[in-house]
Amino acid sequence: MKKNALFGLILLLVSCGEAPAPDKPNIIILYVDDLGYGDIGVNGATAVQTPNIDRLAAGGLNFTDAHSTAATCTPSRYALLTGEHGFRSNLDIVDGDASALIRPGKPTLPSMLKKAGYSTAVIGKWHLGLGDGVVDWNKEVKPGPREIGFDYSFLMPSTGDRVPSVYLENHTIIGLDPNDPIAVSYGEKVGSRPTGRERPDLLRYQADDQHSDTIINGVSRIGTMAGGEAALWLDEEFVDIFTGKARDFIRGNKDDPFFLFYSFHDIHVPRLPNPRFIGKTDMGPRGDAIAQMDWVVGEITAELEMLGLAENTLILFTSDNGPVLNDGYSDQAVERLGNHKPAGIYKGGKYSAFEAGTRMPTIIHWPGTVDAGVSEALISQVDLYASLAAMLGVEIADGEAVDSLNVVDALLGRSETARDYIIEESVVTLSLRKGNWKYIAPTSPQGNERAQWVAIDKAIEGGFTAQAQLYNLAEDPTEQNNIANDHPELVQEMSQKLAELRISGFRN
Ligand code: NG6
Ligand code: CA
Repeated sequence: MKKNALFGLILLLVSCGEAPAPDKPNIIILYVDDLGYGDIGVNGATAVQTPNIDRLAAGGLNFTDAHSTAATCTPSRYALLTGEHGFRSNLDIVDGDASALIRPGKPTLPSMLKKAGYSTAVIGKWHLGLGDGVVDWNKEVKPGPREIGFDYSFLMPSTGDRVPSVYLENHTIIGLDPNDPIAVSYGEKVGSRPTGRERPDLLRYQADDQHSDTIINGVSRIGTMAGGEAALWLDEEFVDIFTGKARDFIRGNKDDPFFLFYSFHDIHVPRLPNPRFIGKTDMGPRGDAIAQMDWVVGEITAELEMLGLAENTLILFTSDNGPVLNDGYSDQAVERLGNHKPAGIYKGGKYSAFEAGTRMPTIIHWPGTVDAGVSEALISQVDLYASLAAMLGVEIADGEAVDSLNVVDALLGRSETARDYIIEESVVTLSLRKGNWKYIAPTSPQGNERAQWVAIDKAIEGGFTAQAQLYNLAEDPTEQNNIANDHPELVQEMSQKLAELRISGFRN
């Protein structure tokens, strides 16, 4: 053997012996929709079994104070993907025909990861708008994920309860017959399909007025849709179709570093799990949808293991906003809840300013690199961008991901502390956390166009108070005692800090 070859071999052996952390792990975000803190076994659920998620937690780091940026989907997803709070762009839950919210040219988590050499994909729910102006679903639909850093996309364009009820792969609706073009309207009814208002007898679930437009697969949706009969989805097939696409992407990229944003439809409404999950719990469709979602987690982790990628893959399991029971359809979620506590001990839920709105089940799993355990670090999903950039040595420019802080040490379990402050956004107000202090900014329904939400979910009642609210979560984690009057200086300080951060961004 030549001398330098021998030297090379020795170097190789030495480096193998040290088992260095892989410097470019695959990254998978398992982003569940509307899953509450207490909806998984490891956080206390017993009425539904989540063995696959519990296994991730047993081998990974389970966070107890990790937050989505908002208590609804669109702003949370926007912040996760841009490192910037949704309220900076006045984001709200968008209709299914909204234009692309993340404009081409805007730096994003996937475009940052592409700089580090990653192949990137988004599979599942999008709900961040597509196209420009009036979308023609029969042509190429763009801009969308492909124009902002994703190499591949396979989407539910908006939400399960909104039209169009079809799959979009890259720029194209799957299975569309050109002789049966799609039209979508969130105003005047289009097409001859009956709506829920016209034919309530055809419905599998009774729906509120908002969810009473075009009936597809026996469920009335938000918005009307004509045409596209051959392309319509069957809700019961989401689980296998999206999981299959994830498997294909992982297999096809097993030799490169890849980033997969796996964005679940579950456990959002309408909840129509595949028949093989029906009856897995006594809680009806909501519980069964959790069991279905857990199965997907098991399929994806099994795929990684089969390909020998488990040790080289960082998985973040989390949710976009807190839990909700009846979100427009009568699907027995309230009636059959029993003792299950979707938000654990926390108050509120989806839409709400209270903790359950944004405190998310959150697990990081990266065997060999992240030690198993529990972390109480205060973290926000908006930080993923800067933290992964730091880990991968990608520089972030001024004005890029302005709210994202590098908390990689906390994410990987090397530090128990992360942020001093986070902002939590409800549908009607903003809150500031400073350690265990929580300040909820006062707001009034008068002149607030979002006042309609109060009628929708009483969990957000606390959002509208003329008085500032202050809670000490160390002593009062369930936000029972508003102690703002006892701490006027702290209220003043936190209200001022929130006002500053609203304008400046966290990194400036
Ligand atoms: C609301 C819908 C709700 C759900 C939510 C979006 C009504 C009355 N409610 O507008 O059912 O679709 O939007 O959920 O229309 S999220 O998880 O995507 O934010
Ligand atoms: Ca959601």
